[in-house]
Order: sequence, then C-alpha cells, then structure tokens
Amino acid sequence: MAYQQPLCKWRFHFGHPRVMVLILLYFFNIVAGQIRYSIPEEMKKGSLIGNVAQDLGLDLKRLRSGRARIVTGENLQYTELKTDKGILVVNERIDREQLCGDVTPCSFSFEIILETPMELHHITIEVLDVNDHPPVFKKSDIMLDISESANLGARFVLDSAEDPDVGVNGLQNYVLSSNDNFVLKQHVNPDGSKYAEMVLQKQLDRERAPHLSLKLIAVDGGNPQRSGTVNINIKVLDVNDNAPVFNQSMYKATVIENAVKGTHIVTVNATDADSGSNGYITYSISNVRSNIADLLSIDQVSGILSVSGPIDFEKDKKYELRIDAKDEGGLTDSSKVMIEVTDVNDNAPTISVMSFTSPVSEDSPPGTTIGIINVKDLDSGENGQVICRIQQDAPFKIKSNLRNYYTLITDTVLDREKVSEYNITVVATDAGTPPLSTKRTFYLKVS
Ligand SMILES: *[C@@H]1O[C@H](CO)[C@@H](O)[C@H](O)[C@H]1NC(C)=O
Ligand SMILES: *[C@@H]1O[C@H](CO)[C@@H](O)[C@H](O)[C@H]1NC(C)=O
Ligand SMILES: [Ca+2]
Ligand SMILES: [Ca+2]
Ligand SMILES: [Ca+2]
Repeated sequence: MAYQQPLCKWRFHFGHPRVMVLILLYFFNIVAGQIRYSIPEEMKKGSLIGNVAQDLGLDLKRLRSGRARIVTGENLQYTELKTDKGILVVNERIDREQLCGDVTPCSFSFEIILETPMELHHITIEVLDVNDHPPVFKKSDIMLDISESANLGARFVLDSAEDPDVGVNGLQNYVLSSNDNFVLKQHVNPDGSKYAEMVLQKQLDRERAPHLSLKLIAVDGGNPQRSGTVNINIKVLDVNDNAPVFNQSMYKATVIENAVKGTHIVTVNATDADSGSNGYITYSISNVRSNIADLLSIDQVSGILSVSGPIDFEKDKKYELRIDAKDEGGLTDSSKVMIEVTDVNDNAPTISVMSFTSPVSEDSPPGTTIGIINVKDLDSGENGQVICRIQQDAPFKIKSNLRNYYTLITDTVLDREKVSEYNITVVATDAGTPPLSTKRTFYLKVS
C-alpha cells in the first residue's frame, strides 16, 4: 500500500436513526466500517434501507471515484447500492420466514468495497418480522368419535396450528367456540409451541345432540391480529342408557270367540330413544296362565297380538296378560293387555229328562204331568235364552215353572181307543242370531 494510515480511529454517526453502530477500523491498511440497519420484511423493491454515504461519512464523489459496490455475502441480491444517491435500497422481496425461519433476530450481511484507497464496510441488515401469516391448521376438520358415557374431565388433544411469524406475531392463543360440553385447556410443548385440548365438563347425550360442531380458533398477537380456524366434528356414540317405553300402560281389546288363527287382536308399541341394537325392541308375552299361552301369540318385531288357538267364551270371558318390550341391551318395559272375549252363539241348548212316565192312563184328567225336563245353553245373554215348544199338533202342553225347568202335561182327556200312542217332540230353541235348537222325542203309550 502506498500510504500510511492511523492505526485506529473511531467515529460515531447519529445522522440516520436506523444506524445502530458504526465503527471504523483501520486494519492492515484497510479502512473498515460496520453499519447495521433494521428494516421490516416484505418492503417494496426500491424502498430505502439507509443512506450509506451519510452513515459512512463519504460523499457521493468518493463513492463514484472509489467505484463503491457490494461484494461478498450470500444474500447479495436483496439490496442494491445506488451510488448516484449514496443509498441502499431493496432490490428483491425479503421474506423473513424464508430467510430465517424461527431464528431471531434475523439478519444478513455483506460488504461494500471502495477502491483507492481501499475501504471495506460491513453492512448488517436486520429484518424485522411483519405479521404476514395467520396461524394455520394442517387440516380443515377434526373428526372425533366420543361415547356419550365419556367421563367428566376426559381430555381430547386437538391438532395444533402453526404460524411462521415470530414473537407476538406468532401463535398466541386458542379459542374454542362456545358450547355446553367442553372447555379448552392450553399447553406449551417443550419446544415452546402451543397446543390445546378439550376437557369434558358436562356429560354428552346422544339422544339430545348426536353431533356437535365446534370451532377451534388459533390467534396470533400481531396488529392486525390474524387467526386460523379448524372445525371440530364430534360424533356422539350411543350407549344403552334408555329403556323401551310403551306408548300405553294398558291396552284394551276384544276378540270374538272362535276367531280364526291369525286374527289381529291389538298392536302394542314401545319406543326406545337409543340407536342401533340399543334401541332395537322385541316383544314377548310374559306372566300368563299356561292355558292362555297357547291361545294368543305376539309377533316379537311388530308387536301384533293375534289369535293362535281356540278362543272359547265358555271357558274364558277375558284374558289379562303382560307384554314385555326388551332392547338388545336387556333393558325392559312392560304393559298390561286386557282382552274381552265376545260370545258367539255356538252352543245349542241341551235337553235332559228329569222324569218321564209312560204309559199314561186314558182316564187321567187334563193337566196330568207326563214328564219334567231341564234345558241348558252354555252361551250367555240371548244366545243362552231358551224356549221350549212341542213340535206336533198333539193334545199336550209344555209349561215352564222354574227357570230352565219344563213340565210336559196332558191338554185334554186321552182316548186309548182312538190313539193308543204318541211321539211327542220337544224343541228347545235359543234366542241367538241365528238361533240354534235341539229336539227330543218322547214315546208315550196310553193305557
Ligand atoms: C308407536 O307409537 C308412537 C307414538 O305413540 C308412534 O309415533 C309410532 O308410529 C308407533 N309405531 C307403530 C309401529 O305404530
Ligand atoms: C300406541 O301404539 C299403537 C300401535 O302403534 C297405536 O295403535 C296407539 O294409537 C298408540 N297409542 C297412543 C296413545 O299413541
Ligand atoms: Ca343412548
Ligand atoms: Ca335402549
Ligand atoms: Ca248358544
């Protein structure tokens, strides 16, 4: 080198607010300086970074004569030295996230060199974070299947969001949309990242709300604040927590006696609020006298109670039974069924002979008793009301004295020489529709 320079020289510049430190250092005959600027990321191309000429104490002429230019450094392309104005401007988009990621503070450096005499100035540019990223969840939906029997305090860790910005511009908080069942609890991972979990604070009820749609919102602390959202779709899984319930505590029905097999009597109906097999109901007859069990049957799926054997009013005038409804989880309800049997005129009267006297003397006075009969009809009401008469035109009468008892008497004086024997047919007829009758013939001799 052709000239001598002082060993060391300090200069301080306060002209530009962005200048943090300026040291001019004479080292092996080279003037060396250092400037540090701070700029926000994402400034437009051509934006001013700093007045280098002023901050280094160089005039524009010196810059030109010294052919000032940027050398070395990995990030040459970011800045441009405008020697005509002595300023450093942005040359290309500076993305802090791309340049530094999580590292703070973020900066890059390069040298400005001047010749004759040679000067080397070290420039460091600190890139300040701008809140240009919202927190982002990887997925748009979180799917959760949670049993309605999940215990209070059960925890469900949620996906976390990422915000590439740093400091307050990074992820600060999670917020859960308002709901009755869950509260949010936030945690910090060892690496400093934040995640949240939902804690069950009120029991779920599938029967009331089979699906829940919540939102988890991640917010940063930038200005303006940015946020990201993920939908939480919760499917509440069923538990058998409802028993079947009959829609009536008692069913009343009637059935006609002799109704054919398969005749519908009544349909019972229970419902169960649960889903799937927990709500699948089957019906059965329980608690019934064994002689009735064969007469009635229930379809276990439809609840249709129908006739399955001979219904005989004369044996049972009503049936009382219990029907059970059971879900597949074993929960039950029961209901009473009262069935009245309607009588049908299916029994003819019967005639029994209490006494009969034959032969009868021809000098017996009119009104002489020949026989006493008893009639019976198993049916009830009019179906069982019986009237007796004599079929032929004959000199006899039939008279009812006691209920169901009849006496057969002579109506005139008999004459053996004219008629020596009679066939008397007694007809017993009930009052049903159609009526049923029974005949009985008595053979009487006259002596
Ligand atoms: C059972 O009863 C409920 C309410 O009473 C009714 O909504 C339902 O349709 C009934 N089911 C059948 C199979 O009749
Ligand atoms: C109960 O269910 C049965 C069968 O479906 C129906 O006939 C009846 O009307 C229902 N009763 C009530 C009170 O809903
Ligand atoms: Ca349930
Ligand atoms: Ca159930
Ligand atoms: Ca009858």
